[in-house]
Amino acid sequence: MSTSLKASFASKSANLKKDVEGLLAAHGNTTIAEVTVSQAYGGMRDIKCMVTETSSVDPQEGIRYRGMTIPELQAKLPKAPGGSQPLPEAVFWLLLTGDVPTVGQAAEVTAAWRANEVLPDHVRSTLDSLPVETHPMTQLSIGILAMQTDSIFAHRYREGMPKAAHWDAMYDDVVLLLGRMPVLAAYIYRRTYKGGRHIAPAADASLDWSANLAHMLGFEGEEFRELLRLYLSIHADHEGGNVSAHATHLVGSALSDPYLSLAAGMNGLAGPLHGLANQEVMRWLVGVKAKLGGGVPTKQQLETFVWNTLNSGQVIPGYGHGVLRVTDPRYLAQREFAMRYLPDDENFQIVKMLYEVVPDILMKQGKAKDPWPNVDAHSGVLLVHYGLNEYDFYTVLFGVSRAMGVLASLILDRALGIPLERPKSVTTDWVKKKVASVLAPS
Ligand code: NMX
Ligand code: MLT
Repeated sequence: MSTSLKASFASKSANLKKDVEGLLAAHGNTTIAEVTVSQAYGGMRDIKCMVTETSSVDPQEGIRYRGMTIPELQAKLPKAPGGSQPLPEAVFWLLLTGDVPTVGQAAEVTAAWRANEVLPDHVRSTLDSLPVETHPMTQLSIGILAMQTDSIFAHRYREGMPKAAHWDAMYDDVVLLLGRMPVLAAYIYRRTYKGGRHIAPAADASLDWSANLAHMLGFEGEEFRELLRLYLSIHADHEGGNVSAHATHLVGSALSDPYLSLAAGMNGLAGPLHGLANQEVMRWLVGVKAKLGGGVPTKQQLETFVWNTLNSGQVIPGYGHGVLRVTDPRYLAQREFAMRYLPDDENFQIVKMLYEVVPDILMKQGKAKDPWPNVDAHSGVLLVHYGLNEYDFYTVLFGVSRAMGVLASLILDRALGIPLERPKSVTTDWVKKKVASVLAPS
């Protein structure tokens, strides 16, 4: 499974490893962050205590993959013929190496992934043994774990693989896993919602990863393909501290193979404060329409509905963020797509109206630190427009994309030889004593 991506990664990561070793030798004891009591109890928000190379999120600007904003990705990464959205395959290359790949290099990733698009029989039968009403994210996690029987990393570790070879085995596993993620997602979709009438991967082996996923889900047409290319590109990574990335990294630090690690990340993504919010947004929006008699509600009706949701102790899904303090640029990229392809769509009208209504209300309520929409506030309406109405499935698509980012980081973790993650926890009693000693030093 030797590709030019693997060779490029080998030399880049070797240089980075040297760099990091030098940094640690010269400045290992330099303090880069401190921790307050609020942070220790408050979800460790903003504590700079982990390193992730693939991307970073600025509160005022949003995501950059290896320094590139979403508009820059759209301008500079290879696209499908005639398309205007980046290919996720190119995103993966960029995340892993920091380089913008050529069209040929992106095609090489497509070929490597598409060579692995077969689900083993036991994975299918494991999924088929679950009740069809099992949540698609539960099925995704089980499907990933069922594939662990094929882990090259686990196999080679048992055989006594040396530490220097960890990244190599991890890389090979990731190629296999990313090749299978769309097939797994499509299998879950078709068994859950389409009576198990599965669709084989496209005969054209050069068809890109997203277009092939669209095909296996049962959707043809260039617009939907472009939507998936955008969707799978922008959901891939959001630095290292988000729940899915952090969980994957944490579990991987025990030298768990990528199947075990990714399943952990996907279980985190399945939470309503994280990736499941994309399903919750659509469920909430459908609820608004049903309660208000269908069609596009008035602004005043929407305001009342938003207040009712807040007053009943629920969050407004799709709004707020742990890091961002502006409208998520991933939201804006999807809004731009909607303006271009579905400007008159009824649900898009409501999403636009919510953008005018919700931030003011959240600011008036005064609790949320970020009143602006995040990525999940927009994705559902785009999918519904093309007929993908089954909103419980949406987080699976998020997961297919997120797998690229978290697995790229996992390969990097092993290449850098990052050790077991094991922060120190303390008790409330310890915190009280610490505070007392700070206030009244002896
Ligand atoms: N609606 C109502 N209340 C909110 C919202 C919201 N959208 N966002 C934050 N708050 C509340 C939050 O529940 C907390 O209340 P309390 O003090 O009663 O516990 C208070 O505001 C302070 O929270 P923050 O510090 O602003 O937010 P935090 O960093 O803890 O959480 C989220 C970030 C994203 C979990 C939170 O904004 C939220 O629950 N949003 C809705 C769910 C959502 O859209 N999640 C998707 C995030 C993106 N993703 O894909 O992962
Ligand atoms: C993500 O994409 O992971 C979410 O926006 C959540 C986060 O960054 O914390």
